[in-house]
Amino acid sequence: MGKIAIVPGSFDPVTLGHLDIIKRAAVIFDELHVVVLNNSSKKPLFDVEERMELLRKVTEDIANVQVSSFQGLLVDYAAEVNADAVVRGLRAVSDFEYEMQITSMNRVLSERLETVFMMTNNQYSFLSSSIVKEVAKYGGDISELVPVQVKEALVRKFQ
Ligand code: COD
Repeated sequence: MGKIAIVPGSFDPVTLGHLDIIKRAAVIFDELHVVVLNNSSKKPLFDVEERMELLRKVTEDIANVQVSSFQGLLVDYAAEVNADAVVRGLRAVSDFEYEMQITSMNRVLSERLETVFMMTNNQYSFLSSSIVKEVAKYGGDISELVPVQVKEALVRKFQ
């Protein structure tokens, strides 16, 4: 049976760092669900529909990727789609504590769901949606950080 994985996140908006993890995970797993979830400690710039639309545009060439959103717990979404694993990206030691907390919590909520970590591509180790938004807000060049569709959406947002 094919292996199903989830790449969960806020994706506000999707960056080349996210896209790199998605592409690499799509090679390993048979079916990949990229899912926009709510992170209650973040106030999003793009609404869920906008974030999904951008994710769809930038993943349209990857045949085994599908984009969705979910209001609720990651483990409940995972059960719904019968996922074998969650894939998360790690950038630096600073990500580790937060990731360990999420993973441990998800483990308590669902014993069978495995979490797999992928190291960031060196090129994107400093990259985050927040940094991209900050630079875009003040008119800095973000061409090397996000797909072109995301750059356009950010320019429109901050016009
Ligand atoms: N290189 C590599 N990986 C990267 C990069 C980069 N440059 N940038 C980001 N990533 C990775 C992140 O490490 C993460 O794995 C993924 O990409 C998504 O990142 P974000 O920032 O868009 O998403 P988060 O961290 O805000 O996502 C948190 C969730 C929304 C998944 C979490 O809050 C959640 O599961 N919410 C639903 C409610 C729930 O189940 N809560 C209980 C668990 S805490």
